[in-house]
Amino acid sequence: MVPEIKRRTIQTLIAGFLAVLMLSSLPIAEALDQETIMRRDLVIDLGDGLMTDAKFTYPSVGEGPFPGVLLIPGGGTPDMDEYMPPYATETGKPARPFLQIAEYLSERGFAVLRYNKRGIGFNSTLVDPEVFFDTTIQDLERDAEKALEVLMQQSEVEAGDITLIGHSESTIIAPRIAVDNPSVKKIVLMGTAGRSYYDIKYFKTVDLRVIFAEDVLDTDHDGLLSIPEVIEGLGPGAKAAISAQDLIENSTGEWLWRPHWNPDGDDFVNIEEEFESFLVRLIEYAMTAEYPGSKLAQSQLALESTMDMIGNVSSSILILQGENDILTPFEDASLLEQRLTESGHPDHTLITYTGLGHYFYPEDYWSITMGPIQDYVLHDLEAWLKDPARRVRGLVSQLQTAENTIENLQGQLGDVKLEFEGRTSQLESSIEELQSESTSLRNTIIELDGRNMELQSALDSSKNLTYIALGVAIIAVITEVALIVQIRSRS
Ligand SMILES: [Ca+2]
Ligand SMILES: [Ca+2]
Repeated sequence: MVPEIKRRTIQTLIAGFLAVLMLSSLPIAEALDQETIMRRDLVIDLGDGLMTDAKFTYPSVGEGPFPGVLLIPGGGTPDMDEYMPPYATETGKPARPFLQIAEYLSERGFAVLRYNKRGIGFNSTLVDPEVFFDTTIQDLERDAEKALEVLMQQSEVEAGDITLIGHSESTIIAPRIAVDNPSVKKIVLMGTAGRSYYDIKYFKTVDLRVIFAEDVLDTDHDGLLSIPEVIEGLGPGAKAAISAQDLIENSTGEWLWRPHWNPDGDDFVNIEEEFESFLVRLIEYAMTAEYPGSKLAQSQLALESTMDMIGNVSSSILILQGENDILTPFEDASLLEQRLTESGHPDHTLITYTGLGHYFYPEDYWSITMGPIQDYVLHDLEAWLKDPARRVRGLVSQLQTAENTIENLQGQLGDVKLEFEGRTSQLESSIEELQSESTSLRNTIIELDGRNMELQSALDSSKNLTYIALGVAIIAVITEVALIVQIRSRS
């Protein structure tokens, strides 16, 4: 039994504690409101008079510099947030996976830049169709490089420690930029394209749909699709492979094949002879320049596959891959990882997620479901970026850069020394030449002096002779005068 006095004391203490808690709840709420990251709006000059919006986020606390991260938006019309409208997501709310990544990393020590694709405005709006449909993969690569420059110019960014994050189509771009930029220490490929553009398109357009027809639709496995099989097999999730409206139509009150799938007009679509052969014709047409919006496709067709160039990337590589992704299939991530292992790439990691799709949101294999990126994916990303192994690699790379700089300076010093030696030897021979010229001049002067003296003495002797002759002449004149005077005095 608790004594009465003691119980009252406890009650008073509890009441006091609650009062303190209530009073202190105001400052707590204010503290929670405090921004954990700083934001800066930027405009990126993409050249040719084209500007695009960007946002830079970094930790609120600390002056930095912080490791820099550039988010390169994927294919289609995503804006800098990779905004997905509410009607497209499973949650019924808008999703912004790139905004999630930017803020998650900025809260945890990174300075992150994200930007709108050319021709795209906020909320993934197509604001300049002319620019958008005139774009090549090379344009997108140059845009990402411009954004990289802007990121590295921010004073809060450690310019020697940059990570590029590409999603979907931009997984083609990130490795290519890494090859040309030694500041890029890490690249992250989320939902990656590894094979050539044609191979991936063929896989998605033909192979995947044939597998879907055989494994999902053709329930009696006779190689033929019947209309009941198609109706039964088409749940809402089947749209990624082939939609109900693609195969059958119901304009007359009964389901009929769309004619292009069933050219022989019988009751069945033969998977190999009708279904697959139509898909092959479709892919061949999609690869031609006549196909609408084909400029980007044509530029990608001409590109070597990422698998074939990934061996040139020295940056650390993280591949994040949803196993149920059918837009950039798991096969690509797996093949890329195998190529990296084969080529002896020193630091590459593949993390795969069971039950996640192209947007790192839960989805079934035959569906495309959009929604926010899962927290554990963000956590894996942060953990990989901060892994001491990356830090060590970064330091080794800095050391290597310093060594290269020293080597370079030594080379320059050697060049200067060689030039100095060359000039010294030139000067020495010039001095020798001058000395010899001086000696020869001195000799000439001595010779001239000698001649001068000779001339002087010749002049002197000639003067003397003149005086003697003059004396003789004077004496002769005097004698003559004396004679004349004698003769006159005689006469
Ligand atoms: Ca069948
Ligand atoms: Ca048929």
